[in-house]
Amino acid sequence: MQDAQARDVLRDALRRAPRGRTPHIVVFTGAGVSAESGIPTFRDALTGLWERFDAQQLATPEAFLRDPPLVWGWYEWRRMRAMQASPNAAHAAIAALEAGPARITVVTQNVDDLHERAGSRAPVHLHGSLFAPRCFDCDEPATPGRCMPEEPEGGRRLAPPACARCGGPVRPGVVWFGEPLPERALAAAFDAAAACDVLFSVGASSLVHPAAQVPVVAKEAGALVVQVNPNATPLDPVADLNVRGPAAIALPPLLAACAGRD
Ligand code: BV8
Ligand code: ZN
Repeated sequence: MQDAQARDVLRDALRRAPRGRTPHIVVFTGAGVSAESGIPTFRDALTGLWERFDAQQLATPEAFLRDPPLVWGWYEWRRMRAMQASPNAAHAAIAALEAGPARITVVTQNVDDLHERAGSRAPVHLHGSLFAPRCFDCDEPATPGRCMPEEPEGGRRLAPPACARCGGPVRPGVVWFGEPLPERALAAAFDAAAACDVLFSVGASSLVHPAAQVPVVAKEAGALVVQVNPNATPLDPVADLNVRGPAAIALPPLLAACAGRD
């Protein structure tokens, strides 16, 4: 489908919002939205100290308990990469939607803070954040390092700090595989998906559950579902529009059409 046609389809979907109700857009993002900011996606092979590991193996409580410095060092290296990165044109276009006429809900699987730094007011983090460490044993929040970690390019093993309250090991504030997602965040994501007129799935492989269900809930509730991804994903047969391209290039013109700015 040509871009102009896609923009027409989007405008029609927003016009169909029942009279008097503000049109509602959900933007659901995965690691691919941060790819053009230089942050490796979960599909990319790991590098340096961790190149012989699969991210899905390391992003688990078992891996942390087995070797806390290996896992904590990985997250500090990733926190450094996130702090060194800048939001890209996709993050900016998503944030700019909030100045437009529609109600916007941003739901992200990502643990970086690029949506916030681009100006999105309250993204729903389904998988937590690199900037919310807490104690592994007693859940006491630990002060998030806001200073840039000085990690070597290839990474290193780094012993996690000790909890100020109980002395237990501090862990990253992310949701690991095998751990439940934060209930309020997941409920907010499904509620927004069930109520919206249009849902964009941007840079998500649609392989990680239950997050991958969010666009499906929107589709089943009657929303127009638009997927932006250079590659095919399991969402392809569900999406109404599959826009093949990198987020920073393909997404801004589509969102401009939603804000009536094109
Ligand atoms: C749970 C935080 C239960 C950590 C992450 C049902 C079916 C199958 C499996 C399961 C299921 N239910 C549960 C499971 C198990 C598991 C799971 O989903 N496994 C899959 C992978 C087989 N899920 C869980 O374990 C979840 N927990 O279900 O708990 C429970 C309930 C009660 C009590 C106890 C337990 C927890 C899942 C959360 C894991 N944590 N992140 C960290 O970051 O280190 S997930 C991790 O993957 C990241 O958050 C990442 O965002 C996410 C998903 O990946 P994507 O975001 O999609 O990124 P990915 O790299 O995969 O793909 C990038 C995409 O971008 C690609 O499609 C690529 O084409 C595209 N792209 C590339 N460049 C660009 C681009 N797109 C646009 N522009 C570009 N330039
Ligand atoms: Zn503690």
